[in-house]
Amino acid sequence: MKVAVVGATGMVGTVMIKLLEERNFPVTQLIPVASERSIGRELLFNGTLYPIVGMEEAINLAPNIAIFSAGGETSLQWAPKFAEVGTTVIDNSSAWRMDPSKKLIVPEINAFQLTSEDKIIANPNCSTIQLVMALSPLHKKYTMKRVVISTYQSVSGTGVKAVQQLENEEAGIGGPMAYPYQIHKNALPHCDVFEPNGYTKEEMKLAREPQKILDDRTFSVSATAVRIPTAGGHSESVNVEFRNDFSISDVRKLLHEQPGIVVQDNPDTNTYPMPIYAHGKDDVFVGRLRRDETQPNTLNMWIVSDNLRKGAATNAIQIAEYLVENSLV
Ligand code: A2P
Ligand code: 11C
Repeated sequence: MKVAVVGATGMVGTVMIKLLEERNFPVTQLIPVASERSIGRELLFNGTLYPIVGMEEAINLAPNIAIFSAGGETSLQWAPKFAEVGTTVIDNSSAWRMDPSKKLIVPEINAFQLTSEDKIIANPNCSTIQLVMALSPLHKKYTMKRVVISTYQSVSGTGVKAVQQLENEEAGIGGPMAYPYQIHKNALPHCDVFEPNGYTKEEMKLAREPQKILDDRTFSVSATAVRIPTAGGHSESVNVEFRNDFSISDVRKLLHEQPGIVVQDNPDTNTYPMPIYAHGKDDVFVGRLRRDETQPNTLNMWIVSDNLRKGAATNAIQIAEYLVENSLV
């Protein structure tokens, strides 16, 4: 497979390249793509140095697969041009996710929808992926009515500039600001831009994307997204009201049996998911399972995952693996 990684020098792109190597993805030629300022630099992959190229050159090479993580504007402009030369694009930006003609895929949940006709495939938002991974098996059994979620999101979700801002602030030195305020020793109820309804775009992604992935509009999600000074992963406090009753032991069993989920839930041993533990791992960690004692059929839980891995790069590479395994590229 000729594989282009668009945004190869970025936070997510770097992890994508590492994962292609780690998971032995059948790459015959890697085509790293970045902006003008990076062209000519070289990236080491499987012992070979590959030069970073620009978009036009990458399109001329007609890769089999192009995995994009270079921002929504770049995807809107360039993904269709790759599709025109027969490349299958897996796009990690928010550009195509809610487009009814594009599929929004979490492989463990809905990869079966994919066909060889899908030339631009959307990767969901990081905080959505870990949420639906945990909700999916529970929804199948108990049918969700309403989800209330608050997130505690890592600075790595914003990109290189934000990680640098936190590191500078920790070291007590100045530098460019990715956020309107200091993030060190702070919490910002502000992820992505504000929309006219007063919610942030990140909160609206959490409200809309799960319905599309689970192919069900009969439940709703209400979200508050908060940026905190961690670098290892996103955490989520989730309250789910089901239409049917459940038992905690059944919930634990369903989550335990779900591929890609690890249950860490034992108050006796202070066992619960944390970003410091999830960092660098591909799984979604779920714990603090408990009944909401204030209303019927309602569960509280805590979900943590490495936003650059399952929240972005791992999910995208899993889509690519599915395409290859099923001869769809
Ligand atoms: P570059 O490093 O050359 O600027 P992050 O979101 O972590 O900051 O990374 C964004 C990624 O997207 C980087 O690899 C960046 O390349 C790349 N990028 C940004 N704009 C473009 C563009 N117009 N064409 C190609 N790559 C782009
Ligand atoms: C964050 N979820 O942590 C974002 C990062 O829509 O893919 C990814 C933005 C997106 O802020």
